Amino acid sequence: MKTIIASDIHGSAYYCRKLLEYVRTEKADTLLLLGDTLYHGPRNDLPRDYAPKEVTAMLTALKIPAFGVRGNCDAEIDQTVLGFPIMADYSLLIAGRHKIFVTHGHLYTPKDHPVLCPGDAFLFGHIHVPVCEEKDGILILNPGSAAIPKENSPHSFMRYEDGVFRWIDLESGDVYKEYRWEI
Ligand SMILES: [Mn+2]
Repeated sequence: MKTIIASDIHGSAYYCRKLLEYVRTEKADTLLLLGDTLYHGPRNDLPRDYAPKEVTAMLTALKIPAFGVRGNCDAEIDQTVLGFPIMADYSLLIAGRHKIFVTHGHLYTPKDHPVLCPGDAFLFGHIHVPVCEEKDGILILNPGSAAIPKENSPHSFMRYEDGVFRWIDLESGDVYKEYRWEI
């Protein structure tokens, strides 16, 4: 099963369109959004083609299951317009013998999260910087931001399939990082 994992679209119609083009051409099975989907937020500049209504229309027209967790810039009304679940503070995915704790990153962080076992993963967004590192046996993962990358990182997202995480540059489509799990 092919899952596209993206975070921090922040209302950018341009980067949302690019992301969904990838979802379609790669025939992804699921889209997982890690929050901060529709609004720019008070600490960010407006991203390219800022248009929350367009982003909403694109996401609701998706023909595959989408789900997400709530970011600190997401509002209650977003749930009404998007339809798919986005209001949870966290979600737990099972991948073979691994658990993946999924959250935005403002409530739970890589330093402060529920007990996980070595071999599990903590997947978050929020910081707008891609992460792939192991800490005490826990895999810390971040796809970076689709629309407003920070610290000179690329416009970025992840794809997960059969134990392989790949980080993809949204502009070029190039894979720039990869992590393989025994599942
Ligand atoms: Mn954000």
